Amino acid sequence: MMGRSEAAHPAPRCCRDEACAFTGAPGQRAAVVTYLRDDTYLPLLQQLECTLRRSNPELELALMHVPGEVSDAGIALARALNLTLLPVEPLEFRNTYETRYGRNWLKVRALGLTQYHSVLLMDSDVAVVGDLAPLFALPTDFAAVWDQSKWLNRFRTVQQRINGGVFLLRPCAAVEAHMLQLVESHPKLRFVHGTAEQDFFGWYYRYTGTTLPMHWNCQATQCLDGNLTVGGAVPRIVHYTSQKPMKGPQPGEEGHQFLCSLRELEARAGGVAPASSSSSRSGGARRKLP
Ligand SMILES: [Mn+2]
Repeated sequence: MMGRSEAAHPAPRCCRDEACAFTGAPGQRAAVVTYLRDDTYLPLLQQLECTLRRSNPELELALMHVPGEVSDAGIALARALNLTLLPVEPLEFRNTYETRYGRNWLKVRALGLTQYHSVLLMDSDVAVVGDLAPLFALPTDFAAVWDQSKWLNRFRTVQQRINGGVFLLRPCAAVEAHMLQLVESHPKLRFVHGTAEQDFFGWYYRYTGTTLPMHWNCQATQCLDGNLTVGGAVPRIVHYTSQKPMKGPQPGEEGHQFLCSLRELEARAGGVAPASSSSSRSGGARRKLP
């Protein structure tokens, strides 16, 4: 996949290289940001919250959402879990490959969260297993991990694309505006027959972004060999792309040893009905979605 060339599409930047690193200086704020477009992934959001608090107890967790899309019960749960609520304007483009991808364009809104110096944008279908501080300190304005579902498939056919589940971003209003202008005016950049915003971010940062070792976004089915990655590294972030742990940890399932028990989730929700009790209708656990 080709990337954005600076000659054809010059991009604004709010920082470059070392100047992008989060140092914890006064006034610098960093957060893990996730997003929901409906209630389907609420049980997974609970897993993200529980595993993140366990591994990174000091880190802020925020939820990007479009007012009206997540139920009142879902918002109440997020509040009970002490998530920062970040209401944003909707953004979507129809996707023919997978309808749900059309709504993942909301990720572009994360560039507009300029109250933060740094955002680690994550899907809700991840568990945070290790310390995230080294990621925030990287000398880059963008970082992501190669997608493993293609190049670790059984044919080992190399398709170097990043995975959209974990993005390190430095919010920058000019970059958000630039991205919006590009996808409005260049329909091909909506990757409607591909993986939508995942391909767009890959295109945008192809020649300038940082690619990370896969233990920062370890896709459970392809990446794990027991408690380690197939490369022998300790995973920091496990991403449940093929099998969604909607019903909590299941013995023998890849990567489920990193999840919180349903008992832990119920205790954390503190009287607010845990989302897992209503999740069975979704049937999401069997669907194959990145
Ligand atoms: Mn995902």
